[in-house]
Amino acid sequence: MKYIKKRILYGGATAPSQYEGAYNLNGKVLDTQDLRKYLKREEKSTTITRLISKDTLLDNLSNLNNDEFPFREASRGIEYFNEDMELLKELGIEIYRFGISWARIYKDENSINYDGLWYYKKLFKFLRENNIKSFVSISHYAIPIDLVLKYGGWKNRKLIDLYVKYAEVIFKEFGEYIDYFIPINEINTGYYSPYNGLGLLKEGNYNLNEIFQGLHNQFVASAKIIKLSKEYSKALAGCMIADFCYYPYSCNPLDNIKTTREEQKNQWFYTDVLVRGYYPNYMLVYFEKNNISLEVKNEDFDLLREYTADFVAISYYQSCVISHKELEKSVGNLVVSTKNPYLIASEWGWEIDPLGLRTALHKIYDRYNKPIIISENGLGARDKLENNRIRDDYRIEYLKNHFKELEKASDEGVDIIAYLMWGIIDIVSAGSCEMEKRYGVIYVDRDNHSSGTYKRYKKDSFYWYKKYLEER
Ligand code: BGP
Repeated sequence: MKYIKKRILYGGATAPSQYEGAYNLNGKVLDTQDLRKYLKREEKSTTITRLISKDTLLDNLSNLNNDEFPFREASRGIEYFNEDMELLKELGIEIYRFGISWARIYKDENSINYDGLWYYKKLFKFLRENNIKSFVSISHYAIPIDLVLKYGGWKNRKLIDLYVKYAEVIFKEFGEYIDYFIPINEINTGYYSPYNGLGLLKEGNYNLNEIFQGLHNQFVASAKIIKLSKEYSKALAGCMIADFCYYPYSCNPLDNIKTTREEQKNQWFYTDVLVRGYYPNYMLVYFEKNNISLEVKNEDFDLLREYTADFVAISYYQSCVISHKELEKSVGNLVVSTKNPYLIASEWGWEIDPLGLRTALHKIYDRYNKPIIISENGLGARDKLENNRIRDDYRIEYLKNHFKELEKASDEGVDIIAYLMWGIIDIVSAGSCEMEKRYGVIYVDRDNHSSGTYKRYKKDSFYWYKKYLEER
């Protein structure tokens, strides 16, 4: 009896709204990300650009041309397709995660924009020809804006059928080219960032019923898409959460019970439903306590039970600390938690914890015994282009330490399919709408105001990652 460690695929990830640009090319309609404005960040948290009210949205719609909307140009990924794909090929990645833009494939709720498919056709062909596995996010935050204005976004069950109709086009057109997919990016974003995750508009305080109705609709849509995918593809279906890797602040039992409960509601709830196939009791109790009643159909629960995820995907940026006392806070991806005195943070306050990644991997694998894909991990930093060079040894250090820990988790028995470095090429930040929070091993010369040459430059980390991939 012997454990055989699997060879982990290494690659990189982007998201359509943060990378592609060409926001109105070939009939693409406006989506929720196109309408997020760049705002100079005064404080560390990103709520000012993530949680949008109806007034702000309508104001942005009426100021389409004279305000700054960084996702429209993004990194001009569509324009630079040939150069970027050659760079990824030179880098030597084995798997590439990208999203498909719903608003590019969708003209209105009754008609498909087939002109929007050509870019993805080119991309799938390139990946197949170069033996790079594809990992597709069917949706990565961006929702066609008319579905927000007409139906209120995912809180309306109508979105389930519209989303499945869109996904069916993807699987009919590209099913044979898809190796791995997730129906929804970071599905727990819907709770933390209801505009990005669910297309909900902020009317005063968020309505918990609408949030959990939106999440239920996304659960059902996920199950329906997994069912549908089997007709057209051999792809493995996943579910994805932002993993917060919670630590109790101390061995005080009050810190521990609070950590256990926070972890249930903020993390395990989503993967419990999508991997185990049913709602856990702790959430049914939470719904009762908070007067949350969902519009459901009996078929929903049959679908959830039958069409569960084959693998669990996580974004991992930082661990989080929970204390029963009010202590100094720290901000991270989507969440604010208690500052960890043992860790240092990035300029954006995200605490850097490679060991946390190994802990998170063990906890997920212990809970579900399903293979895992690290679908996002990386360091957002203010890189400087000087004499055509970007010296990002801090990013090399970050990657080296995280690779060491994920390989250790694999040595210790965790079944890891792949690692996707987030923002393999510089893209616009989804939280704060900034370009200057850079993640890539490839630099894109544009600033927060969409101006620049958009030229690409290989950072020092490009050469390091390339060597790492060659020598494995
Ligand atoms: C995740 C998103 C990614 C990416 C990442 C980094 O939540 O799935 O799209 O944005 O966070 O966050 P940010 O871009 O805010 O630095």
